[in-house]
Amino acid sequence: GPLRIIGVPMDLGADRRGVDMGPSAIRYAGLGDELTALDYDPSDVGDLPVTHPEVGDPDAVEPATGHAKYVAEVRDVCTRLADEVSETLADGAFPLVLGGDHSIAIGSVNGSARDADIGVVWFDAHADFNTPATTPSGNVHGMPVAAFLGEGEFADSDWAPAGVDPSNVALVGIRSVDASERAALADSDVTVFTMSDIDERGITDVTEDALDVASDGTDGIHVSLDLDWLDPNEAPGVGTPVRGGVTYREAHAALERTAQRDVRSMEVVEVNPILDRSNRTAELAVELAASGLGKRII
Ligand code: DIR
Ligand code: MN
Ligand code: MN
Ligand code: MN
Repeated sequence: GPLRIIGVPMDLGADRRGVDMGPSAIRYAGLGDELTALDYDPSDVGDLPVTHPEVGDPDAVEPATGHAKYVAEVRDVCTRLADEVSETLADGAFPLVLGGDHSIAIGSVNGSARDADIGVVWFDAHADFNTPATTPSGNVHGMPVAAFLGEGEFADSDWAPAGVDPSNVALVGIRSVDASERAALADSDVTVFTMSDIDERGITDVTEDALDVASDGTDGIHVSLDLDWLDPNEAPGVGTPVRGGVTYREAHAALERTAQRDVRSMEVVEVNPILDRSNRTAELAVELAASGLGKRII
């Protein structure tokens, strides 16, 4: 079917320059051909314009309390991205969003949820559940889950909350959680599957549970794939690597399971070709997107 590739060269939500080149690196790794081979009919809308950090204002803060660097620009981009994703779905096409740092998920999720009840499966090393008041870094890429759920200061914002039920959100492969995030997660209805859960139960069982959480009573699933979910040996081209991630084969197994469900939208984020080795993280992003979109070995 029709699929629309939407590039978002966002690097305002993270500390590391270079993640803005993620969409180019993923395209260069052969995304279009891979999707065509899968019998999708891909079209590419190019990249949404994103202000350069040298031009934007790191200290413009909205919501009014706490600290969230470049939040005014992040809000602009996410608002436009939400429109693009929603329009893509209205046109009967599948939105595949290429990041860029993970702050763009606030836009993807809002777009996907505009005309449907959705669940979210979040493959990541990090919980991304900080708010402007709790963030240790000020980086919005550590906040998108809290943002689209309207946690903390995001509750009063007119752009972040997506109306997603936290009981339909599952985080998978988590191994780096700030103390404030741990407390807020414990108070929320978000389901967290850590790397320890994967150690004990295996990737397929854990993924099936996460997909059940996101499917329960919803019209479809948004899949958010942060490449730092994988072990840094496999995915070195990311800004905030954390040891002990999923293996190459576990990642494929999880995305293959995901493809069996009602996936409504997908994003692959945090690919940073400057930090990479021979574009292997972007190549991995292409492979995993293909598995998540139905590619099978046989
Ligand atoms: C950290 C790192 N929890 C923060 N988060 C990252 O800055 O809030 N998320 N790297 O992807
Ligand atoms: Mn249109
Ligand atoms: Mn993330
Ligand atoms: Mn991460």
